[in-house]
Amino acid sequence: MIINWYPGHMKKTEALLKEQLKLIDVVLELVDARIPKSSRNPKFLDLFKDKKRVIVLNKSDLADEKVTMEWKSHFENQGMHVIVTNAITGGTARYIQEAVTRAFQEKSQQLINRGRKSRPARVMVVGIPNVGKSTIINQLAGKGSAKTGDKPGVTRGKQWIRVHSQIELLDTPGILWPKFEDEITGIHLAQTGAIRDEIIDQEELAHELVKELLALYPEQLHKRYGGDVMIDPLDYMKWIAKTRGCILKGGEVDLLRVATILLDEFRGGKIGRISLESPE
Ligand SMILES: Nc1nc2c(ncn2[C@@H]2O[C@H](COP(=O)(O)OP(=O)(O)O)[C@@H](O)[C@H]2O)c(=O)[nH]1
Ligand SMILES: [Mg+2]
Repeated sequence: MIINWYPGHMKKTEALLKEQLKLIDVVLELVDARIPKSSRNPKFLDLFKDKKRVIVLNKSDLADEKVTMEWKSHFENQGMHVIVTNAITGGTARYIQEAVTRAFQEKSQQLINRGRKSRPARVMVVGIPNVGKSTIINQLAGKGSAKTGDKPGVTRGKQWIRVHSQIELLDTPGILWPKFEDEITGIHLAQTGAIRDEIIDQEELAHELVKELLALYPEQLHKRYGGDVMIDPLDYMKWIAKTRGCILKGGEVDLLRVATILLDEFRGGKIGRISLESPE
C-alpha cells in the first residue's frame, strides 16, 4: 500500500507558520497518544528549537494508559514539558494553563532580568490534522470561538484570545503535515483518522490493523469479536464478517463492509484503549 498524501500548499503553510512563530513564546504541540511517532514530524523540530514546548499527548482516552506513560517519560527525558489530555472532557484547560505557565517561567525570568516588564505568555497550538487542535482551543477559549471538526487547510488572519491573566493564545492553530518516512506511518495515520479515508484501500488498512491488534492486543480483540485470535489476520476478518452478517449476495464475505466496521470501532475506542506505537 503506497500512501502519497501531500497537499499542494505546504510551502505557503510553512512560511506562514514561521511568521507566526516569531510572535510565540510557548508552542503547544499536539500529538495523538495512540501514535506519537507517526503524528509528529521531525521536520518541525528545528522550527521550534528556540521555543518553549509543551507536548500534549491528546486522545489519551483512546490510548493504552501504560504506553502513554512510557511516552511521557520518553519526551520528558528529552527535556520537554509533557501533559496527557482528553480534549473533550472539562478540566483540560486548567491543566494546559499550568503546563504553559511552567514552560514560560524561565523565559519570563529572563525578560525580567533584562529589565523588561513581565507579560503574559503567547501561545500557539500546533499539530497534524484531526489531532484535536480546535477542540483544545475551544476548551482554552471557554466557548465556541474556534471551529472544530474541520478539514486540513490553513486559516488566514489571526487574533489573540486572552485565556488566563498570564496567557494569550493565537486563535488559529498551526497545521503541521505528517512525515511519510515509511509505509507504517501512513497506515497508522489513516487508521487513526488523521488522513482522509478515500485515498487508502480500506480492506488493506483493516487487514493491517487486525494483524497489529492480534500481535499487540489479542485479548481485547477476542473480548470484542470472540473467535480464535491465534488465526491468520485475514481469516479472523472473515470470521468477524460472518458473525456480523457481512455477506454478499453470492455468499461471499463482504470484506469492505467488515473493514469499515473494524476501522470505525477502532477509532471509536470500542475495541478498547489501544496504542499502536511504543517508544523504542
Ligand atoms: N476521543 C477523543 N476525541 C477527541 C479528542 N480531542 C479531539 N477529539 C475529536 O477528534 C476530532 C478532531 O478534532 P479537532 O479539534 O477538529 O482536530 P483539529 O483538526 O486538530 O482541529 C473531533 O471529532 C474531536 O471531537 C480527545 O482527546 N479524545
Ligand atoms: Mg481544526
